[in-house]
Amino acid sequence: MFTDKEQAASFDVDPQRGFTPLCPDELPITGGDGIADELNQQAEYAAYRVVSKDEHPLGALWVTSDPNAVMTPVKEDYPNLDVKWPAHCVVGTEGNKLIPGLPNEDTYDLVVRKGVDQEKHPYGACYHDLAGAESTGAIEWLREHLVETVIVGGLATDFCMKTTALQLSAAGFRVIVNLGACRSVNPATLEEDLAQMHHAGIETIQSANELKFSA
Ligand code: VGL
Repeated sequence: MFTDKEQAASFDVDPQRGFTPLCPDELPITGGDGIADELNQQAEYAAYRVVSKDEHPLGALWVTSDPNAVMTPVKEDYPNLDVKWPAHCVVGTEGNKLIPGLPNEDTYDLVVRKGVDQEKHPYGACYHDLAGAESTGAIEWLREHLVETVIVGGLATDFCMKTTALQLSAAGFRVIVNLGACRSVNPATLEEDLAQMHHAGIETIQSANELKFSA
């Protein structure tokens, strides 16, 4: 798949320890700590590198410590909450850190911080709210840098990565999802997730090996 490096950004979605077996009490995704090489490889095809991070606060209203309550609806009427999750990626904790093998956070061209509010649990990295009205600035930043193609990978395929890819596609970018750099919370929904992304015009590759510089 051909990409023009000068007009491409590589987007690492939430590649944080809290989504990996390194933090088993958070939201461990099988293989979540094994995506750094693919993310680093896809970044070679882009002039810019962006990372998003869940920056959750203590005491967020969506947190449950009951394993049976995970993914059940948040009862109260909060427009920016849907279902409950175990606490993860809390600012200042191990789970908030990037997975081993990625560059230092400070060396990314842009760090998008999301999920900061106790009453909001967004999935996509482009908006702070679920409705997609309150921009994080990621889309504006990419446009400002004349980016046309965004190569996306990260955690998790079925939640934050997919939502981010769909938001970028809806904003008019060409989006290439590198599945080799993604892992799912629930791998059983992969076919459905792929169909949703393909329907939106998102291209997918199995590995960064499939990327080629356009002449
Ligand atoms: C995520 C579930 C809950 C993700 C975040 O990063 O995909 N999934 N919070």
